[in-house]
Amino acid sequence: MRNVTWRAASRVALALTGAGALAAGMALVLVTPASAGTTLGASAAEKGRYFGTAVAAYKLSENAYTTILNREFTMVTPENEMKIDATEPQQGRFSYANSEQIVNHARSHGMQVRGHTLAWHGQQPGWMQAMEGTALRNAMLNHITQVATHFKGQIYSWDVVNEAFADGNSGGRRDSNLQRTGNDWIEAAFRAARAADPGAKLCYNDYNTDNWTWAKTQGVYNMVRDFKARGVPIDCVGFQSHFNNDSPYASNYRTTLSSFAALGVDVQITELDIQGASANTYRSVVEDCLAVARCNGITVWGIRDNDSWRASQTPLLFNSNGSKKAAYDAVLAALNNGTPPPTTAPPTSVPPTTAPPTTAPPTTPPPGQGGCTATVTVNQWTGGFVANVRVTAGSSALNGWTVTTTLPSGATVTNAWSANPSGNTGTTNWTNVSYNGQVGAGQSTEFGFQGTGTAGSLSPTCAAS
Ligand code: 9MR
Repeated sequence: MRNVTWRAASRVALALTGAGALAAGMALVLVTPASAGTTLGASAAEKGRYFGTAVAAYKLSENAYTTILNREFTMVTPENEMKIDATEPQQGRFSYANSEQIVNHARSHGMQVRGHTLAWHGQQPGWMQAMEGTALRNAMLNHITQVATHFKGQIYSWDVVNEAFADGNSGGRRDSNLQRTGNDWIEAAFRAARAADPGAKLCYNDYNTDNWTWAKTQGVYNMVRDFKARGVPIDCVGFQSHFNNDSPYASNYRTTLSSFAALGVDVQITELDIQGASANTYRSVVEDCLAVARCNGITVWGIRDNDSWRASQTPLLFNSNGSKKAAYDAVLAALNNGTPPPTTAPPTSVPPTTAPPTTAPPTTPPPGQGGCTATVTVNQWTGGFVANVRVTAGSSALNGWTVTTTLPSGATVTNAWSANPSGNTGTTNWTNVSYNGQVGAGQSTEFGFQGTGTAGSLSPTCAAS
């Protein structure tokens, strides 16, 4: 019914072309969506979103390919050219010819670029595959710094870390040489990427995280929630959305997107393809993205079926001969019928020309004035314990904090994370580390420590500093 109304309205809008029609057309815009676009990119843009595709550098010389690319898409992801084996084939020797070809093509045609990917267990060059431990951690951080710096200012969002979670029911991390460098490898990667290119959105990207009920989805969700609580610089989550018989689209996909968005990150559909290219399923995916304000856009993993890594499943929007499939029409219609972008119609009145107020803006209370509280959860076993401490800001933001705990005699701290201790026995002052001192009013951050002996209640107290 809604669609019928909109189509009727756009016919009215078309009839109102010519002199004198502008005012009436503007009035219509207020109650109906903008006029229907005729390409994926234009229609997505009308809804405040991008529509992208994976691109292979070697196909940019093919006219049939670039004709569709340039006409339809507003975002590109290099399909393989920014992966670690491509950009650092020998340690310390960087290679950017193919990735730059894609970036330059995109930018010269007004498209943006998703960078894919800075840290991944897959497609590592041989030298990296052979590495472990501190040497690998440092090589990973150097790789991120070098590549993100090289493309600084040219990347809309980076898949900083790709596919770090295990399939199946564990909900935990995938074993890999990167994971074996320490569980904090992902946050270390994000910090390095932020330092190198502060303007790019930093995403965690994975597959089989589309279904809200799957353990892997929940594992990633918990990581992102933890990252947000601790101030790890993450901006977005990429949902690859490779839908097939083993990993089908589920109607709770919208719940997945909105639940992650509610954590305070953007969500992006990063590698969409659907076995058999059901028009209905493609339509649902688009509708789900448009229903979530923080869904920035959709990228399909290739243009024509013969461009797909799963060509035999014919999962894309264009036939191999370049013609549009039914799924294309469904996607375009869903984009055109979707809810308008969060920013509504342009203002109809002239903006006020009065001088800006001369009074000072209201001052927020100085940081720390509202104090803080600390609570602790102890997991005790015979001879040892792990304590997790939650620091919560009071009515004003914290610039730093100190938590004091008291251990009974005989107990000793052996290991700590996300805070610096003054000692390892008795009364201990824990101060924030560089990335978790700033906590918004009413917000929380966490640190923890491990020890031998019996922890007791620890009696934590918190002071703003
Ligand atoms: O589409 C990519 C294909 O050309 C490569 O051979 C393959 C090798 O790993 O990677 C494909 O892209 C993957 C992407 O980088 C990460 N998510 C899964 C994609 C499909 O495997």
